[in-house]
Order: sequence, then structure tokens, then C-alpha cells
Amino acid sequence: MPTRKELANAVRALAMDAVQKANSGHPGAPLGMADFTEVLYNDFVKHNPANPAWPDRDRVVLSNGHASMLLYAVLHLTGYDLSIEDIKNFRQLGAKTPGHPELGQTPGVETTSGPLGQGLACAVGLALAERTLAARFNRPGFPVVNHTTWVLLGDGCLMEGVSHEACSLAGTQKLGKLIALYDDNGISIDGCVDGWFGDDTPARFRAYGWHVVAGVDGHDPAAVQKAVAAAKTETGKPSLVCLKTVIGFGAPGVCGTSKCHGSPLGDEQIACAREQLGWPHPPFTVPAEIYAGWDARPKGAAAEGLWSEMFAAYSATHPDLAAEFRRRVSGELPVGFAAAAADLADALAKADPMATRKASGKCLAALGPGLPELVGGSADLAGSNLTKRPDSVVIEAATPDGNYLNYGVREFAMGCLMNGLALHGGFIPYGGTFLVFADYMRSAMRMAALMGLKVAYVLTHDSIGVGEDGPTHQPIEHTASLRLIPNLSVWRPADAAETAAAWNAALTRENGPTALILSRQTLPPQPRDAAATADMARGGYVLADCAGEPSALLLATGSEVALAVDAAKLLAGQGIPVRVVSLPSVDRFLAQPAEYRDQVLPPQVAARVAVEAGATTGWWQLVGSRGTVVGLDRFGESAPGKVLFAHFGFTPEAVAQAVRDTLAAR
Ligand SMILES: Cc1ncc(C[n+]2csc(CCOP(=O)(O)OP(=O)(O)O)c2C)c(N)n1
Ligand SMILES: [Mg+2]
Repeated sequence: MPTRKELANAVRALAMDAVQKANSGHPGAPLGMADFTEVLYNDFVKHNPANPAWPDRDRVVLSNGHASMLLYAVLHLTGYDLSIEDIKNFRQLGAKTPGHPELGQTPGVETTSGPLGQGLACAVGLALAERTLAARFNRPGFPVVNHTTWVLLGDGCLMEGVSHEACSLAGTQKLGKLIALYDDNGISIDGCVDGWFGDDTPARFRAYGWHVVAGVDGHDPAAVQKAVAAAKTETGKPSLVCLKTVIGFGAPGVCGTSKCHGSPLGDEQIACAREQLGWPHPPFTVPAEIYAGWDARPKGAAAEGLWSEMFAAYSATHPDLAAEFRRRVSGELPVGFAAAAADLADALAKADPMATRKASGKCLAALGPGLPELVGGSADLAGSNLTKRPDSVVIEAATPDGNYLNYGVREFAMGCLMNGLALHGGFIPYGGTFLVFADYMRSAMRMAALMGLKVAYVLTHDSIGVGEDGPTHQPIEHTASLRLIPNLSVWRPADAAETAAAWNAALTRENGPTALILSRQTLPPQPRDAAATADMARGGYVLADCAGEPSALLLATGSEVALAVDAAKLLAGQGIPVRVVSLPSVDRFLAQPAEYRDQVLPPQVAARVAVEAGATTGWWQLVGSRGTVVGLDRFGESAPGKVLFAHFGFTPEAVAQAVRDTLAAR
């Protein structure tokens, strides 16, 4: 039987050799974390390498994603479908071992990580998902959802502000099955952290309501074993285990310094490390008995087998629950969803004038009861974002079986937690804040887009229409800048009917997140014929056409669509035929076949004016160099919304003038 040191040294060797071969990567953290990670995997993690999709597996998040080689080495050694060739291909194009862990690239990787702090916050979401799903589906004798969320993190994750937001919430929520292992090596890139990170971390986490096991020697397997066991025993609070380690452990010339953080050790140092660690084997060679010591497949198959037996008995005793569990975990929408969405679309097609945030609230109220996976929330703006539904039940420690989270004033954590909820499976999260504060959670939105997660953002108060709160609260560049994030679908509906189309798009989209950009102020409903109604889902369509070929095209979104329609009427009265195109989702429209796009925006009509109360960037793509954008490339003012629209030139007269000027300039 190999010793624990030998098992850990296999991780160290693979990490330093793979980084060396790639001539790029981070050897320090894997070398320092190898001992406690070995204990974690071999004594605690419940997983089956043969089935990384087993719903009741423990979730392990590597929040310090730069330590990716640690995770890849462990996944390889425990028996995931990750070969030694994959390890040799570390950081190469198309490899299963990318620079930082990426969802969908490597079996066993639960989330993309690397932006420090976000993995930790995402793990809070995963743990919340586990508890919420357990509360809904477990029955006496049938703990079908019963797993631990582990998160490995470093100094950087704890310095990031999002760690405060997420861990404060995790403490309040008493997430007893969340266990964080802190690689307390006192080093970050710029050197010894004493000069910039002097927190009393154990005291900080105790203040959040966490259970803390402090001062553990991260290189002493027995001490680690004991500390992690204590963390597992505490089920009323999340646990933080602080593990004192030496970065680059085993590499004599650089260990304990930031030199080994992010560059290859070099052949000479690696040879010294092999000597010091007592690892005589050549690169990428692991003796059979060490593989055997790591192999988690037999134990994993047995664990999943037991669970499957339990699930079979659960299915016999609670057939409806079991079927619903399977549906939830597979991410399939309920059978009734399409009909409910169609009824909603009909109802909102006939709606009175209303703010699109209000229409969004109506969508949620209508769809929520038939969609138990829809877990809502807001960053302390529920009454403004209208995210709460009549069927919302707040999730708290004492009432875990709910569908609504009060995230508090924590936009970034909200974004990260929603990623965790979506990643876990069984949930479609949506969360609200003011559009202007979407910047606070932007990095989490980017990660959702990168991972292709089904998450919806309810971003209300979407322009200078906010009014009196002034420029701090008036979004300008936000809509345009969200459109820049690849794979984030952005919708800015013009009325209740388009809002229903936007929600339908968000909930039926299978490969990425959706931002719903909604007005604070009331907007009039637009009349639509059957074709326009059907084409709303395409993201752009002819809303109000003129007779014959248009002289000019008016493109608009959201609250500016009604304005464009009024401008077109003025122009019609002056003998200028103009077509109004509503573009609730530019990305969706651009994804349509060219034939459709040309039908909506005939290429021969070059006189084009776009109207959006926000940054003009982006619109030039659709209006061309001969076009005009009526937008706003400066900050707003504190005044009533209507006054501001007039002040900044968002009036039918001004838009009509812009069209005439555009025609005249040709
Ligand atoms: C949000 C974010 N900012 C900066 C970085 C760049 N970065 C990667 S690792 C690191 C230092 C992290 O220190 P620590 O977590 O202690 O890692 P160690 O050096 O101990 O491996 C930094 C600044 C990042 N990945 N994410
Ligand atoms: Mg560190």
C-alpha cells in the first residue's frame, strides 16, 4: 500500500511536469494543496468517476482555478475519463485540460473557475440548491438528495469582495453541508500577503456564523482528516477549514515564495523536487500501486449503486415525486409549459398600458406556479423589480422548501449563486436588480454566458426614464455593454406582449443566459397583426409598416418603440413613408437567416435611424455609416423622466427631424 505522502506526490509530479511541458501554468498551489486534497478525495468525497452526472454526487469546486493541474491530476488518478495524454496536453488547443477549469471540457469539472472568489460564491449556490432540492424531494427513509459541496480556495478568493457577500449569506442561510478548504499559504502573486491581507480570517468567518477549524497543518494527513471530519459533523453551519501550507511544497529553491505561483519550476528545480519528495519516476509515469491507491471507481460504483437502489424503491413508493425529480434534474420543461406560455402571450397581447417590469411580474405570476424549478430573487429590490410572485415562498434555514431568495444588497453574489443553482441542476434561477447595478454582477453574468447556463436577469429601471434618482441610477452604456458579452441574450421589450415573448425566450433557451431589460415607466401596448405577433420571437420584426417601399427605416427598442411609431405617423403626414422595426433582442435578430433580416431591413433602404435611450455604440452595425442613432452618450440628469426624454431629444418631433436630416444628407 502506498503511503499518503506517495499518493500526494503523484499529484505533485503530474502538476509540475504538466506545467513544465506546457511551459505555462501554476505549479505552486497544486504542490502546496496536494496533501490535504489527497485526504479530501480518498476519505471524504462521494463521487463515481464512471458517472460524473450522478445527481447525488458531492460537488467539488476549485475556486482558485489557477490550481487547475491539481484538479486534473486528481480526476486522472481517481479514474475519470481523463488520460495521461490529456494531462500531457495541458493548456493546448482543444485539450480536455484547459488553462483554468472549464465546464464541459473535462469530466468531473463542476464549474468554470479562475476569476477568484467566484468559485466560492458559486459553491454557496450549489449548496443552496442541494438543500432546497432535498427539502422538496426527500422523504423519510429516502434521502435521495444528500450530498456535500466542497470548495477549495486560496488567499485571493478571500480577498475578493464577493467572498464577503456570498459567505455572509451562506452563514445566514446556515448551509451546513458547505465545506470550504482554505489553502492558507500566506502568498499571492505580489509576494507575502502580510502587507495587504492581514484579516483574522477565522474570526471573520465566525462572525458570519460559520463553523471554523483554524490552524490546521495542511501537510499532516492525520490533522487534515480530523479537521475535515469535524467539518462534516457540523451540519448546522457552513464550515471553513484553514489549512496552513507551503506554496510549492517540495521544490526547495522556490517553495514558500511567489516565484512558484505562476511559472514552470524549470528542469533543475523539478529534479531537486523529485529528490526531496522521494519520487524517482520519470515524467507522466505513475506506478500501478499508486494508481490503485487513488482509484475511486469501485467505491464510487458501489455508492452510486446503493443510491440507485434507494431511488428505485423511492420510485415505487413515491412514483410522482420520482418522475418529477427526474424531470427537474434533466432540465426538461413541464408538459404544460408551452400551453401556459401561449395563454400568457394571448393575455398580455390585450393588456393595458403598463411598465414592462410590471408585465414581467405578470409573466412570473402566470408561469411560476407551473414551473417549480423557477427560483427567483432580488438584490433587495423585490418591490421595484417585481420579482416576487404570489406563489413565492422565501427560502430560509427554517423553511428550506421554497422558491425565492432574498439575496440582500449583494448583486455579485446573486449572480454567482444563480450560476451555482443552475449548475447543480433542478433549477432555473432568475434575479433582479436595477439595470444600472448590473455592472456589480457583470463578471458572474459573463461566467453564466461562458458556461451556457440557463439564468435570467431581471434588470429594471432601464434608462433616463428612471427620472428623479438622477445619473447615478440612470443606465446609459449598460444595455449596449451587455450586448457585448458573447452568448448573453439581451431583450429590451417595448410592451407587455414583447415582455411575454422575452420571458418565453429566456425560459426555452437551452444554451445560455438572458437579460431582460425592463422599464420603470408605463409603456403603451402596440397593435400587432398575426405575422408581427409570431415574429416577436425572432428578436426583430416589422411593427408598423408604410404603404409601398419605405423611404426610411426606424429601428427602436423598449420604451423608444412607441416614440418611433409616433414619429413615423408624423412623417407619414408629411408624405414620407417610414417603416418601424421593433428590435427587442438584437442578438436574436442577428441570429436569423439573412433572408429574414433582409425582409425586415431591406438592404436597399439605406436611410436608417435607430432610437434607444442609451449609448449609441452597436447601432451603427444596423443603421450603417449613412444612418443616424438617436441615443445618449453622456450621463443623465436628476429630473422627472418625462422632462428628461424631452430634454435629451427623445420626442416624436426630434426623431422625425432625424429621419428628414438622414434623408437630406443622402
Ligand atoms: C478576479 C481575479 N483577479 C486576479 C486574478 C489573477 N490572479 C490569479 S492567481 C492570483 C493570486 C492569488 O493568490 P492565492 O489565491 O493566494 O494563490 P496562490 O498564489 O497561493 O496559489 C491572482 C491575482 C484572477 N485570477 N482573478
Ligand atoms: Mg496564497
